[in-house]
Amino acid sequence: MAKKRVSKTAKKKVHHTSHTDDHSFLIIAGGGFVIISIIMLFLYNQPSSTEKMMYETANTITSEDQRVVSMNDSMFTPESLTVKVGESVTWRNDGMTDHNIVSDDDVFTTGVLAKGEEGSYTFTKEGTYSYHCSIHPEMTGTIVVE
Ligand SMILES: [Cu+2]
Repeated sequence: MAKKRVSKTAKKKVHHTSHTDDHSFLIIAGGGFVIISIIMLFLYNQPSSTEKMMYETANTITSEDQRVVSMNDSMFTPESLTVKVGESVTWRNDGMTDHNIVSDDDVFTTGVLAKGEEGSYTFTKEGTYSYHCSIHPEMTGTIVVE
């Protein structure tokens, strides 16, 4: 009699556990679906037209013979530019106030550039050149020459 009761309880327990597992599987599967949906939404929304345009603009700049860094009134764009030995970089003042380029190790400078003016420097040695605007020291950039 006692033996029968134990076996009945055990059977019930097994059934209960298996039912819980099925339920957990549904929750996991449902959660996975939600996560995949979020990822899909993220991927579809990711390259907004503005970001795509910025990417294409950056690509256009680096594929030109003359590399151009735009100076606005707070930063250089691109902040870091990679060129090859023998190539020249042009800094164009797209801001409203005067800016200049001074390399941190005094290798090159453009002198003061007013709004709309450009200055260039041709890199003949490989290396990483940090530079700044001496009028606005918070404006910094880097040219990597390979
Ligand atoms: Cu400046």
